[in-house]
Amino acid sequence: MRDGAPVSEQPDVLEAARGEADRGEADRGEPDRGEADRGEAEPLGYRPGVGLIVVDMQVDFGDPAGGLYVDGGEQTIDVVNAHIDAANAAGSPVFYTQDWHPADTPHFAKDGGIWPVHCVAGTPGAELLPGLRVAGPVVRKGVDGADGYSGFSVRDPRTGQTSATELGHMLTEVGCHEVVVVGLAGDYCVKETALDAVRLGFPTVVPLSATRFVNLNTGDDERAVAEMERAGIQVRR
Ligand code: VGL
Ligand code: ZN
Repeated sequence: MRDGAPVSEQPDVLEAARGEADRGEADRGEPDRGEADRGEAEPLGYRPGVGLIVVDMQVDFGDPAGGLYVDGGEQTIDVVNAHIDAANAAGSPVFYTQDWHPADTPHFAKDGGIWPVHCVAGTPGAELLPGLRVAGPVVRKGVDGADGYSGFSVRDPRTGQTSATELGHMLTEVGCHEVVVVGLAGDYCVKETALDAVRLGFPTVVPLSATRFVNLNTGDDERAVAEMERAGIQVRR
């Protein structure tokens, strides 16, 4: 594995996000809120040990005509592309997730769930957004009606059994020990992917300029941010 040195000894993405060096991992639970107004394309300290996870940048979420349009989703394309470019330039691997549902699934309101039909496998709405630069493998989730929002794990809707996707292995196989999570949506798949990432031991950064929130209920965005910060995720405002 490359980049085996402890995170605290490296000029890494977390330190870049905090804007200060050598605070060490123990402080990650205490967000520094005084970091607003950084440029969108400011380098995040990408390097080979930092993986970029681009979550569900799909037509149904990011096109105003999409099946589950996330307000402002299209505004994230340029920002996410800037992350992809910075990652590419620095040798950081880039991974993509893609929501990929069957036509009938308990995920959808019509079948007992909560969501309008979206990202049905093979339909135009499930495609990655035009304009998004694709520079890495795509991990599909929801395949065969599996439940859950994280790019790392899926849940069998009948048995409740959770199983891992290939994403965790893919990251460690290429030597990633930290991740940046961007994309859609901040209160669902980005949040759950980031939460799983920290559970799996990856120091994790979520830059808010590179996501948007569904906000099914008012305040879901703030609650999602608080939950991520409580879990030790560096939410970059
Ligand atoms: C998502 C709701 C339903 C997401 C996916 O990508 O955040 N949200 N399916
Ligand atoms: Zn979905």
